[in-house]
Amino acid sequence: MNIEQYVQQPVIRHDWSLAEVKEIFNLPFNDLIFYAQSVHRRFFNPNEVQTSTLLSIKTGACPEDCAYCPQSGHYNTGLSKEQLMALEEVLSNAKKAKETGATRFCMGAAWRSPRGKDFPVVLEMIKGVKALGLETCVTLGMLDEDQAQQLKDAGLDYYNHNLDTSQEYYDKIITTRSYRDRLDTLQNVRDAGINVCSGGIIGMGEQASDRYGLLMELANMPEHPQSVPINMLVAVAGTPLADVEKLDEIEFVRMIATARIMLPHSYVRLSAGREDMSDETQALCFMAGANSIFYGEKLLTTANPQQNDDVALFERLGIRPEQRSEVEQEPVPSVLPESDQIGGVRFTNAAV
Ligand code: SAM
Ligand code: DTB
Ligand code: SF4
Repeated sequence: MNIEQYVQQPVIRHDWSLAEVKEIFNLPFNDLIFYAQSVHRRFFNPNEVQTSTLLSIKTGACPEDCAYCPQSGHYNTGLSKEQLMALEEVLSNAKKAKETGATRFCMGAAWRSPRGKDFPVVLEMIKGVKALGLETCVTLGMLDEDQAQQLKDAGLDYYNHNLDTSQEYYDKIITTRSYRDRLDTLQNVRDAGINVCSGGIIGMGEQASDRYGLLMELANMPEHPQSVPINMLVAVAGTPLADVEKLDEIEFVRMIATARIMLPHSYVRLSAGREDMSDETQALCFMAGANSIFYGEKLLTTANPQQNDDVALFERLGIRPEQRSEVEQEPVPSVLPESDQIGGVRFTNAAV
């Protein structure tokens, strides 16, 4: 492919080959970041980052076997099994998240799929959080068509369900549900008209080709996910991946940049793993086109940077938390004046 042509006129493609992904991923670093930032500026304000706050509404003792996950009942990670959190407690957490500036509230449950009397309570949580003026996201495991429709009817904006890794590496990590199951759930979410949030984890001992494969699968879905979380493994004691070798952070930045280029309209989230990342690596991720983070001191069960630290980082970088609702307003392409363009793409610090 001619990357320069693509960058000047990025189109939504669903036919990426592994060889093309590899070629982009391994460009000289400065070229890769330049192309990623150029694509980013066509569709997004480069100085705004969307902020989501996570809450684990049902923690631990999950029946699934996912090698990275501290919540799997198959491993002893010291987490105690909890029941579904009460509606009032969820809403009080959501209010706090709104006060601290988050625009989306993401609720996660350690389930294979939602069942029984808990599901109607989750529907009430969605309605309550939405009534506070926050965007809503849930991640509850596998969904059938009917469950997806009920979530849509409750007003859900996003459903998070990650592909996690490549088709090839998947069986080494997850044994209790298939890649096909995941694609089917995502299809049900899409068919119900809910925005898709889907990405994966790197640093799980996978090959570079698995990182390319994950990006290829994400981009070749029938529609690009509106939100793409890229997680760096949080290695938790007691899980099979506790001692896996740490991934080079430059490789993580390359992953973000390649996602930005291949998924030009999607929000790319610099997700788990920020707690162990320097401000400088995070800054490189934003340069590479990451425009969303989890904001708040906890992810689901592990630590995330303190809010003060994130506010300070945003200030150092001149980044503002995105205020508008992306659900109501699609990103506006920033068509740039000829005079400001270098080789067809603008690379100045001007905000859109
Ligand atoms: N149980 C539901 C499911 O798996 O679909 C929802 C919750 S699950 C914790 C959501 C996602 O969190 C996983 O798909 C995985 O990508 C991510 N995740 C879990 N543990 C992680 C870890 N230790 N490091 C990075 N990401 C992790
Ligand atoms: C996603 O891609 N990352 C978030 C969210 N979606 C649900 C979860 C990260 C979990 C990290 C480990 C933990 O805190 O338990
Ligand atoms: Fe359960 Fe989700 Fe963790 Fe897998 S990733 S063990 S399904 S909570």
